[in-house]
Amino acid sequence: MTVQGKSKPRHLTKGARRIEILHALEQKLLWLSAWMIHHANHIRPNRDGLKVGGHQASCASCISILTALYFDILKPEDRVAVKPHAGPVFHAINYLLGRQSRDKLETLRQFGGIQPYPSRVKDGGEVDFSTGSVGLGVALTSFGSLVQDYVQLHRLAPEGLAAGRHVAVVGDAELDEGNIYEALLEGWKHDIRNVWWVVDYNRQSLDSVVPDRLFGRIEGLFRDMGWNVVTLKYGRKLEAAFARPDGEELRRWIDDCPNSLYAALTFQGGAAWRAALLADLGRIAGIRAIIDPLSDDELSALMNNLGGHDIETLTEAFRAQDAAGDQPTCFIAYTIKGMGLPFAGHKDNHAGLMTKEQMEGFRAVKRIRPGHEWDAFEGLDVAEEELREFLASIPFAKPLTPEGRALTAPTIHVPAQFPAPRVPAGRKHSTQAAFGEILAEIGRGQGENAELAKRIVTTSPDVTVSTNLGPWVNRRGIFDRHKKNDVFRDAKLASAQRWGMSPEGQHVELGIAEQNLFLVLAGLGLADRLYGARLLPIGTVYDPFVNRGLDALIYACYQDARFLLVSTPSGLTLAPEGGQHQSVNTPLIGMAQDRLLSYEPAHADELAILMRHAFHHMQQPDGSAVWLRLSTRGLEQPERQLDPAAVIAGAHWVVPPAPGSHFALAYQGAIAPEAMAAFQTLREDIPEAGLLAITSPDRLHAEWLAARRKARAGFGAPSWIETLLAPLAPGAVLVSVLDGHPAAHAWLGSVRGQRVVPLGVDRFGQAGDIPDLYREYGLDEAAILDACAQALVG
Ligand SMILES: Cc1ncc(C[n+]2csc(CCOP(=O)(O)OP(=O)(O)O)c2C)c(N)n1
Ligand SMILES: [Mg+2]
Repeated sequence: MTVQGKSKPRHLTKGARRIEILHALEQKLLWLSAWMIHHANHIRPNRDGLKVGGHQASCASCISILTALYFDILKPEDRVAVKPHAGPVFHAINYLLGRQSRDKLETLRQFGGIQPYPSRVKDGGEVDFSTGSVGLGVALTSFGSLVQDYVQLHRLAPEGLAAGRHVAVVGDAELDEGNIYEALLEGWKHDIRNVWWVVDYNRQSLDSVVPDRLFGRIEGLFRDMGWNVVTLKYGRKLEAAFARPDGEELRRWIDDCPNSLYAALTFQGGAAWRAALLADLGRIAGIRAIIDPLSDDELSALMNNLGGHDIETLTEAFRAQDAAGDQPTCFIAYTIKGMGLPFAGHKDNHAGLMTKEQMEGFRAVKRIRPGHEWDAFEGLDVAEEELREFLASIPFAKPLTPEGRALTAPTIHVPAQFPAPRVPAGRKHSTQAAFGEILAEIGRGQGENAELAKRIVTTSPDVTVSTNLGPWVNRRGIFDRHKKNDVFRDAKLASAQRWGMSPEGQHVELGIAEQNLFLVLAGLGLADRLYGARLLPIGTVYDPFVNRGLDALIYACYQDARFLLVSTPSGLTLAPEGGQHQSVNTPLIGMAQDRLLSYEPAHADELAILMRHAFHHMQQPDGSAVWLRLSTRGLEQPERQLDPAAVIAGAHWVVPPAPGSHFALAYQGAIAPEAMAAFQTLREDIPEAGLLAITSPDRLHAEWLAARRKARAGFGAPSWIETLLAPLAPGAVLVSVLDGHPAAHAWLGSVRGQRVVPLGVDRFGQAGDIPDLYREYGLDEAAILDACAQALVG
C-alpha cells in the first residue's frame, strides 16, 4: 500500500469529517487486530496443538486511544511504548500507514513473524520501545525523555532532529508494578518533561476486575510527583445525557457503581442496563426520559460511551495538552476491556478469544467479505481514496528518516590500549579501584581520549562513590537540566566529592532503585537508535543487587541496548561488609543472559583490556552490552605481557601446562592469590601442572557452544577453551575456583572429557574476614589443595 497520496484538501482533516474518518480507522483497527489473532489461532495450521493465544479484549480496549494518538496527535519524532497486549493494534496501524506488510500480519506469534508483544529487535525499526514485562516499557518512556534531554543539552543530537514526546499507552494493572513508582520518584528528581502516560483504564487486569478505590490514590500520587492528571471518564453521549434534566443522577449512579458490576452489566448488555437503572433510578422522571426512548442496543452504546472510547474526547484532550506545554501528564482514559466484542466487560476476557461463530457474526457487523479480511479499507463508510489521503496527511505519516524510525550514529574512536594503573611494587590494587582510575584517566579527556570522554555517561543508584566513580564525576560533573551548585564546596567544607550539577554534567545520579538503573542504561544504550547520538553508558551497582534490577536488565538486553555494567563489590570477598551483600548467582546470570558479555578479571591489566574491549564491542553492529564483575580486594599486580585476545576470549594460561600434563588449576577473579599459593605448593609435586586464569566463563562457554554448533554443521574450528585445554592429558584433572556458584565452571569437564572439580560458593554467606570466610566456604589454599588431592587420587 502506498501513502503517497495527492495533496490533501485541508477541509477533510477538520471537524466532523475528520471524526468520521477516525471512526472508520478505529473500526478497521478493531477488525484487523481481532482478525490477526483469530487467524493465528483458528486459520493458520497448528502443528503442536498448543494454544497460540493473543488478547483481543486488550486490543479492543485501547483502539480509540491508539487511533487518536497515531492518526491525530503524534509527530514523527515522538517515541511510544504500546502496552504489550495491544501489539496487534500497533502492527495494524503500521499496516495502514504502509509501514507493515500484509504478509507479516499473517505471521503473528509465528517463528520469524510478529512477536506477541512489540519488540524492537524482532519486529523492526517501527517499534520504539519493546514491551512485555508490564511496567518496564512505561517507565522507560520517562528515562527516554531524560536521555533525550541529555543528548540535546550536550548538543549531540543530529541537526534538525526535534525533541519528541515520550508516550506510554499503559494497561491500568501495570500501575501495580512497583517499578512505576520508582520511576515516578526518579523522574520527579530529574524534572522530566515531554512524557505522557495514557492509562487504558478498563479496571481489569488478567485475573479479574480491579478494586474500586485504588485509582483515587494513584491519581494523587501522580499529582504529588508533579504530573498533570487528565481524567477522561465520560464520552460525548454520556456528557450530553448528564446535561439533561436529572442527568446528574445518572452520573452519580455511574460514579457510585462498583467496577465489577459495571463490567458485568457491560457484558450483559442493554436489557441488563435497563433493569439495573430502572431498579435504582426508575422513579426519576428525567432518567426515564433519557433511557425509555432508547433501544437496548442504544442504551448499551450510551452506557459504554466512556472517555477512552470517544475519539472526540480523546483528540480534544490530547490537543489541549499538546498546546499546554511539556509538563508530564497522565491521562486516565476510562475504557471497557473488549469494547465492541462479544466478551466486552467479562472479567475472564483477558486471554479470551472469539469463537469461529462469534467471529463470523463480527465479520457480518463489520461488512467484511470472505477473502477480503486483510484489505485495509474493506467494509468502511469512508471511501478508500479519502482514507488514503487522510493517512498521508497526518503528522505521523511524515517519515522520521527515509529509513524509518531507527536512527544511526557513527562510532566513536576507542584508543587501541587503555594503560593499566601503575602500582608500585609490593602495593596491592583491586579491580574496583583500577576501574575508577582508568575511568578518571579517560575523564581527563586528553589526546586520543578526548572524544571518548565526551561520549561516556555514567550512572549509579546511590553507589557512585562506593563503586569508585567519584574521580570521574569530579572531572566530568553531574548532569541536571538545571545548574545547581555544590553547597559544601561553596561553603568551603572539605569533601573529596564535587557534587555540582549542570546540563553539561556526564553522570546521572539515581536514587537506590536498581530497576531504574537498568532502565536508564536501556535508554542511554539506545541513544544512537532513538536520538541519533552515540553514548557510551556505564552503570555501577553492587553485584548482589543486579538481582534487584534483573528484570529490567534482561529488558535492556532484550532491546539490544549497549552499555557497560560494572558490578562491585562481588561475592564473599567483600568479607566484613558481606552477609546479605554477598552475591552467589551473578556469574551464572552473566552466562545465561543473551546480548551481554560478562567478565570477571582478577588483575588490573586484564581489566584495562576488558574496559577497552567493552567500549569497542558496545559500538559494533553485532556487539552487545558488557558486564564486569569486580572486587574491592587488593591483589598484588603481576608484571607480565598479556595477549588481549585471550583475556577477551575468556581465559589465559598464567603458567602453561607441560604437554600431556595430568593436572591444572583454574581461578576466576579475586580468589587468585589462594589459587596461586596452592599452585606453588602443588608444583613441587606436579611440575608439569598448569595455572589458568579465567576471565569469563560466559565467553568460554558461549564460544564453545557456538563451535559445537558449527562443527555439527561441518565447518567447525576448535573453540578457545578446547585450544586451551588441548595440552592436558585426556584424563587430566582440572580443579577450578571462583567466588561465586561453582556451576559456572562445572561444564568445563565436558569440553574434552577431563575431570573437573569446581570449587565455589553454594550457600548463603555471612560476614567475616577473608581467612575465615574462605576457610568456611572452602576457597582457601588448604581447601584448594584438599580438592586437588582428592581429585588426583581419583
Ligand atoms: C511483569 C509481568 N507480570 C505478569 C505479566 C502477565 N500479565 C500479562 S497482562 C497482565 C494483566 C494486564 O492488565 P492490564 O495492564 O490492565 O492490561 P489490559 O487490561 O489492558 O489487558 C498480566 C498480569 C506480565 N506480562 N508481566
Ligand atoms: Mg486493564
